[in-house]
Amino acid sequence: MSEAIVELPERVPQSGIAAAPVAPGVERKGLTKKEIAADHPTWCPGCGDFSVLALYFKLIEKRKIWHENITTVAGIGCSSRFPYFVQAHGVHYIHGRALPFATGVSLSRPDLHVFVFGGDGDAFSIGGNHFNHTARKNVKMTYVVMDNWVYGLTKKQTSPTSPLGFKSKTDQWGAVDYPINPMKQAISAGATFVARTTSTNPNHVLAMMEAAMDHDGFGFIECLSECVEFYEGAFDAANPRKGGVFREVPKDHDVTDELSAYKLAGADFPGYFGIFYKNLKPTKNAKEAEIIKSYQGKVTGLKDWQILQKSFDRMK
Ligand SMILES: Cc1ncc(C[n+]2csc(CCOP(=O)(O)OP(=O)(O)O)c2C)c(N)n1
Ligand code: SF4
Ligand SMILES: [Mg+2]
Repeated sequence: MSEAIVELPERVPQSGIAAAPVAPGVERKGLTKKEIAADHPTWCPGCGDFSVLALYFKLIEKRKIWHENITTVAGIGCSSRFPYFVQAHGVHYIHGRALPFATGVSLSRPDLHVFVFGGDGDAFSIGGNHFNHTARKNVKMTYVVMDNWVYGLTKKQTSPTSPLGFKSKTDQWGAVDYPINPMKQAISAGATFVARTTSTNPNHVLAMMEAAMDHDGFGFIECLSECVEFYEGAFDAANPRKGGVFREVPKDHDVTDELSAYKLAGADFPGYFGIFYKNLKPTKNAKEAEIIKSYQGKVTGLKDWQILQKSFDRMK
């Protein structure tokens, strides 16, 4: 093989991301929360984001994911501070641009599991187009949107998920624009795994994250996560401890049926929680790996300059 050819790491089965044992015959222990937790989270006391972070640690611990197997990417926002608090490789990137960055990581390092966290503004305002395109390309990653129906970091502006009438610094008389429905948007954009959960139900959040991680494709989770500072009580109707209802996706729902997933997504708030849609189709990762493999076959044995020469010859 020519020196110019970079060997792509093999994709590791997602249900069992594995690293080499510490020594032959010695099983490597999963990380503990202490080993994976970084700085003390700077969120306001009571913020729903704490719960999502704690469950991410639990997932890493439970599934024995080691530092070198995981990447945590985020944009900008309170929720997007996430990678700071995780003691592993991660990126706190540009507002709305977490997904393109994560796409690069996912395509170039198929041995990693890429997790992306962010807010409703990051995902659906400035990052709205990236969301649609990453979903349609079916790039292998898990994207958790911590939806608090408001811009938290910048202190209470209307977000694309704020309900009609919501009073904020940008809508002093109440929001007049119709909110988007993240679940409908994800399904129609082509996401191959679409789930909904709420930070007040920890077991459910963990189950959704696990299922998304095991999915070979673009997995999207809308996780309701209350901003106690600027939208207190937003999700009480979904919280049985506050007199609300936590209604799971009906057991007979066919997750491969796009139309019925879309119908579930249309239910009035608090709606349903669980996996709405799941479908397996080739990922961009798999397709690109195929192209690279076939090109590598054509240039095997050539020196760097000969590969370059071939490109120049084609331009003549
Ligand atoms: C390019 C750019 N535009 C605007 C901002 C200002 N800004 C930072 S975070 C944010 C919105 C945050 O809301 P959301 O994504 O919902 O996250 P939350 O803080 O609610 O978790 C905005 C508008 C920015 N940092 N960069
Ligand atoms: S402002 Fe809201 S979203 Fe941000 S940390 Fe505080 S409670 Fe959480
Ligand atoms: Mg928000």
